[in-house]
Amino acid sequence: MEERGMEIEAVKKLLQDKKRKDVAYEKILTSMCTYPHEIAAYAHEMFLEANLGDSGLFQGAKEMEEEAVQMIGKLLGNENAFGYISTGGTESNIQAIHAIRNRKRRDGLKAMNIIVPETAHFSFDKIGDLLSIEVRKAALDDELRVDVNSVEELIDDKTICVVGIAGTTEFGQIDPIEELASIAKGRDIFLHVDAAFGGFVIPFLEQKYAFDFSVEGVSSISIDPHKMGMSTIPAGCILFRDETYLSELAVLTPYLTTREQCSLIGTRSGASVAATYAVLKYFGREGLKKIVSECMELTRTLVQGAKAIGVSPVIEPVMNVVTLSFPAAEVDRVASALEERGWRVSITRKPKALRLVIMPHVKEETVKAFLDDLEDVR
Ligand code: 0PR
Repeated sequence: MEERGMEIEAVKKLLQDKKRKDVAYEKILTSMCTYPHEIAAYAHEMFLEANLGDSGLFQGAKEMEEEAVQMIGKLLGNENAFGYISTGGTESNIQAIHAIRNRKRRDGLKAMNIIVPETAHFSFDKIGDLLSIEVRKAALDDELRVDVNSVEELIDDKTICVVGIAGTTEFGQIDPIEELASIAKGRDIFLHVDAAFGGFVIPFLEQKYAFDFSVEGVSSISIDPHKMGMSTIPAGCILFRDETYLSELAVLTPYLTTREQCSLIGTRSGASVAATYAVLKYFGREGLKKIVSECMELTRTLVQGAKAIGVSPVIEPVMNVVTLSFPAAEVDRVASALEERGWRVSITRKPKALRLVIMPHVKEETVKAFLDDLEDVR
């Protein structure tokens, strides 16, 4: 920092220069985030200074959080679920496992483990590290869903939680949550569903999937408004079926306006909570369904177009994530040729494939232009 500050206009100019270096979302096919809806941006700005870490001071923001939690709970089959608006999928996943870890530790259990699918997001590796828990990775079936037999084989008397993913990061696949629930319930094991991406997609798909609190045995769910929920960053949500798990996270906060805190972080944004509330009120189920339908329509267009030029998807897309197969040696070449044309694409680990996420910022012209480039570079 310099001794003397700059003129405001000069700082704005600096910001504009930096902004130009950020990639605009239009050609980004790797991200699970998108432009927030304008009502989200409006609400965010309005509540910029609100700190839900001391929520007694920000009663309006607090009410919006409670209502947002209730609306999201209702979307996921339980309007009486307990939770809060987190900073995203990572915090939500941490807190789910943190809660069951605390419960079991109080019960005297040591050296615990959790079982996650091989496709689990890397936040679970952070969880293993932070909470000193062994993270066991279960194998997948041919459709890249977790193999329930593999999960069963990994369970032992130190297993405190099984994780299912509703919308895997790399393939957009949905694990067999009902089957995982029957395994977990029979053994009194906590079942966490990571629907960080899929939570705002699956309820609106034509095909119905049982993945949420309507499945008896699902204990907690992560779902991110800052992904397909059109809200601002940072906005995630962690929900528990049973309030006592939220209490496992509570820490006393003696000098604040509230008695205790359950969030991982202290000072936290009321702005993105307001944005989440505003988006849910503005869109309703109908509006969110329309967004998902449009993304799925473009997903189908993309897959059909790819097939027409001889490129097949790894799996038929379940949601708006497309993975395209190439001979292993070709994937990197195709990806870099596309990047040279300005596209931002990613590559999956196993099987290695080209990955594209069809977010709401992707338009029909974008898909057509992408397919033209794909045909050229393949
Ligand atoms: N769970 C699942 C299933 C996820 O896909 C993700 C993130 C998380 C948890 C963690 O969520 P947070 O990042 O909100 O903590 N999945 C993508 C990823 O990290 C998100 C992403 C977003 C990737 C924007 C790229 C990007 O440009 O891979």
